[in-house]
Amino acid sequence: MENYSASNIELLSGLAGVRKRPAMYIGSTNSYGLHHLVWEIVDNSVDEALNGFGNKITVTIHKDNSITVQDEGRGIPCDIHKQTKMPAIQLIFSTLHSGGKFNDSAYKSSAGLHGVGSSVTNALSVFCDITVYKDGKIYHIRFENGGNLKVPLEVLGNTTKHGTVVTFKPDSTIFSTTEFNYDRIADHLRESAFLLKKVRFILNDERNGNKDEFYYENGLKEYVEEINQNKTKMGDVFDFEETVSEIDCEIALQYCYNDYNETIRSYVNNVHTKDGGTHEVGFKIGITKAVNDYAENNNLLRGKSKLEGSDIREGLTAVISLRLPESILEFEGQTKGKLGTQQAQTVVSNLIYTKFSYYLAENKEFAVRLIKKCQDSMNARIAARKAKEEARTKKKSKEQIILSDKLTPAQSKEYDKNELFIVEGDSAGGTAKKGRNPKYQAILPLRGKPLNTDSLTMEKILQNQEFATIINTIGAGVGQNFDVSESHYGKIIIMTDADTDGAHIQTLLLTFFYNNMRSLITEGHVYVAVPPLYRIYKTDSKGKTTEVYAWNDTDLEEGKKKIGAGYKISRYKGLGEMSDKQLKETTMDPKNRLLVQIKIDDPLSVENKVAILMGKDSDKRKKWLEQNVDFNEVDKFIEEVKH
Ligand code: TSJ
Repeated sequence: MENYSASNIELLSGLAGVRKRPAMYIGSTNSYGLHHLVWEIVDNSVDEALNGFGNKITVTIHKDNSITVQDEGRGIPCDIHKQTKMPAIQLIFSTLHSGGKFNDSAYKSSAGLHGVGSSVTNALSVFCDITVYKDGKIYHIRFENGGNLKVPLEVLGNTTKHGTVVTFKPDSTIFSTTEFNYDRIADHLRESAFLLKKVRFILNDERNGNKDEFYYENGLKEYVEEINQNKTKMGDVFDFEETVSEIDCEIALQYCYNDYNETIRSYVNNVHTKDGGTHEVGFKIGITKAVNDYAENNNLLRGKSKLEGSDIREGLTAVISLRLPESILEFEGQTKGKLGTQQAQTVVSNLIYTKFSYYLAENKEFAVRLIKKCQDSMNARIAARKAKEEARTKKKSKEQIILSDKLTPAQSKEYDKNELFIVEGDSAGGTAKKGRNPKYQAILPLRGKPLNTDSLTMEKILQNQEFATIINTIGAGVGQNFDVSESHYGKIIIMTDADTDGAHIQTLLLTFFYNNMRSLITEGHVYVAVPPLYRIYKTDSKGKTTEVYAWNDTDLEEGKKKIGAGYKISRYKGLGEMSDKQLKETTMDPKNRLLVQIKIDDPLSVENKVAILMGKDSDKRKKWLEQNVDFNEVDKFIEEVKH
């Protein structure tokens, strides 16, 4: 017993460290970090299924924003750990152990089954309750208040079932929000279901009765089909799965017309590798060589130069999923989002080269169409380069005249430090012009609503003054000729009023960037500025005013306390209500401002939303709105706006 309590204290000090510096373990304490707790727990069930145990995973969001994850695997080990004389399950939830300590199988797992995830989640929860069905028994253990053992491991009865049920409730003193987002969890589970074919994922939301089920018989093939569902396809999805030197490689791809973008999504052990790595490099090398070799061997290039990789990837959607043993798993980069394992490059490039070459040989008609499409891309690329060089030699082109008209440029030529504010309305534009830092900040005001560009041809887009100006201002081309490395701005910041018109303008601009300057978003250059909602202030008897700004209700309460008795509150309805000094201080100056970076977390969900909400098919949109918008809430909102 003495031993037991000594090590118990040691364990808890580890969890106290997590509570002290939560961001070190989960990235942040905002909504992102909150959901990270769910992924940490779900990943364990995913790994168990990946190893062949259990084919159903259920996630339930409860009314009190606690959450339950349930699987039908072998159940977390509950036997006594020899050194510590504690049940293994208790150790798993209370130590920041390295993964693999509690299981000796060298299986392939995502974060490593029982990495630190479960104890970190426990440390950041007000309770964490675990029931395990295993070896004919129902086990139960419970922790409270950041991982303190509340109910030691007990046997509740007998069972024939097997599996694990974990319920936890994130601690609201740690997180800035503890409200789970249904769509975000649904997206994550759907993504897991694509990667783990033939496993059923179920999501229930007891707060409003929402439900979803994700099950894919054909995994990645269906993933690609769904991403491309609204596009003009060229041929079917090509896919394969093969294991070489202990590396499982699964790839699905399909080409589309009328889309300049390449969508390559890669995973290693079920974790999205957002910065790519050796597997993506291998894929690109392999497919480039397969297409070029085919073209050359069949005399399709007719003496012209070889196709470049980018020509071959235009309009390509590909999903790559690798599973590697722990022993050769290497991640690189600051956020560990990049695969470093060298063998992966060779394996993937050889596999895609061999398999795709064979596919081309077997599907001659498709192959000829593909090469023709790649050559069109190549010709467009060469023509664009030529046009750019010519434009450079001419003195004052038409574009520059358009530019000088509206844009207030930045003085600096350090493009990566420069910021372009695209501002709603001439009046706010004027304020922003006065409030900017002229060295690095440029202002481009918009008049009225921009066009919805989603279904327009490039010709039509270029005829539109507003977008022609945006394209010329950014200076990096557009559509298939867009080259993010030539952008004149490190940050493109959309600044609108915080109302429905402002939100509409944001979606119209983001639709344009998504379709025609995709890498601006994927490389993290697009932001939305968030102006404050309130100003809290007081003027004392000497006429001196003190003030603070609030972006949400928590800020507002803090602000009231800070200003003290006699405070006044004004609610900002638009940018136009602010002076240039206020706009600078609250929304433009990097010292105080709040920017939201636009990212693509789930490519399928973004593709669907752009297609449905911005596309031509109004019946589809109507259906979606009926299913996804609570019109009671909308009515309430309209009331609020009226008053
Ligand atoms: F992370 C966690 F602990 F919170 C958690 C673990 C949460 C959930 C919802 C599920 C799980 C989990 C763990 N599901 N299945 C397992 N399996 C094991 O822990 C397990 C079972 C048997 C053996 C064995 O070698 O016999 C090994 C392991 C790791």
